[in-house]
Amino acid sequence: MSVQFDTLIYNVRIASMQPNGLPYGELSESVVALHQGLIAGLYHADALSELSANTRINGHQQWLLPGFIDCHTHLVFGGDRANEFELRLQGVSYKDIALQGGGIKSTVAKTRAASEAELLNSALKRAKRLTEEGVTTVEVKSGYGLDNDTELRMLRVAKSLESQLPVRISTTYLGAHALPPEFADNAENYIDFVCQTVLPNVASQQLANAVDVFCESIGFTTAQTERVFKAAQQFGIPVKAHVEQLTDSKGAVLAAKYNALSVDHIEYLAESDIPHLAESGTVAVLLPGAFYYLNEVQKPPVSALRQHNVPMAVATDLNPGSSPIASLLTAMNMACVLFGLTPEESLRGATLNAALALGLSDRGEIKPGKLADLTLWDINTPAELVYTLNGHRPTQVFFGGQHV
Ligand code: DI6
Ligand code: FE
Repeated sequence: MSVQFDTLIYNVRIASMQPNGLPYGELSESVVALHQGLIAGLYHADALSELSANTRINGHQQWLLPGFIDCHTHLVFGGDRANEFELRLQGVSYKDIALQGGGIKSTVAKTRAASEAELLNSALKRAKRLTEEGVTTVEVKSGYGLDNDTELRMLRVAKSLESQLPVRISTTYLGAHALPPEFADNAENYIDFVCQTVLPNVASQQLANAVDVFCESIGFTTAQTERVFKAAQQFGIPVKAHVEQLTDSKGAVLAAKYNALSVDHIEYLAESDIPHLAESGTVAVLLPGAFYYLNEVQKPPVSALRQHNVPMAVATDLNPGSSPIASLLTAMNMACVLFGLTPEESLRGATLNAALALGLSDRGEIKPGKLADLTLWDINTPAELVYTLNGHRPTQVFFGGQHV
């Protein structure tokens, strides 16, 4: 074995997140070889003297984890909604604020008014907070433009974060997020516009890796959701959906029928619908930040999801209304405290299962052949990252094999 690796990270404890039956997928190997942006090999300490590399990094017995993946965010938007936070504290509900023209609609007005540079500038600050915690992949949704130009602008801004930060962006077109004022009381025509005008542009400019719908009593019906899914299918773009956040609208069953990558929120998901998700390999994305901010009481059916082996992911849902949380570690802690996940499930939910929720098989675990997006942590056990809210930061981050 006379390969000259780019980098060797040695003397580390590896939480690979591989489903190898051990907590955190811990490995007995303690050396990771990186080459040309990928994980090239895993070795035991006694092999170290035979390995050659341009750079050798002593991990000093710290824990090495895959870079985190935030698989559900709305981090490109104009303005903020601090005023609505105050209203909600006075007892006005999220739903009533939305029905009175606030909520998503107020962010739409601010986002439409913002230039591409302004949107990038504010999104960059939020994305930076995520990356500081060891997040190396972020999913970003459109959905605060709702017209053709602003939706495309949001998706371009999201993608351009990649040139500013060590992060990989997965974009999602969420045209069916809310009804814009120009289509007031005409949801069917708006869905026509989404499917026939915007989506073809999104597809031809390759601006989205997935298509999402807010399927909800205050969003779009299952019939409207299905129209969007069918259109996405015609363009060969995978789908996902916000479902069962406030009511059981049977969005999850529909999403499963279209082999959705994920169903997100799912507090009101009926246990009897879970086998459909297991069948379609759809990931259940838990968003405890929105549950927390909206003071919800109905919890997602975590033990039933576990029983049916539906993979669970955890994400921030970072948005100006229901989840202004630019911290994946905080969302992971909330998933344990509020929803009863184990720290290991929470960590899997922000690595391997988050990758699944994005349809990405090249990351999320420490394994030869995967992207060399890795984080090193000065902790005693991986659980510590989730159990304490101590503002943990990785001591080192490797992005595509490069130390950043
Ligand atoms: N569900 C959410 O949690 C976000 N969008 C959605 O459909 C909230 C968006 C917002 O309040 O601005
Ligand atoms: Fe969301």
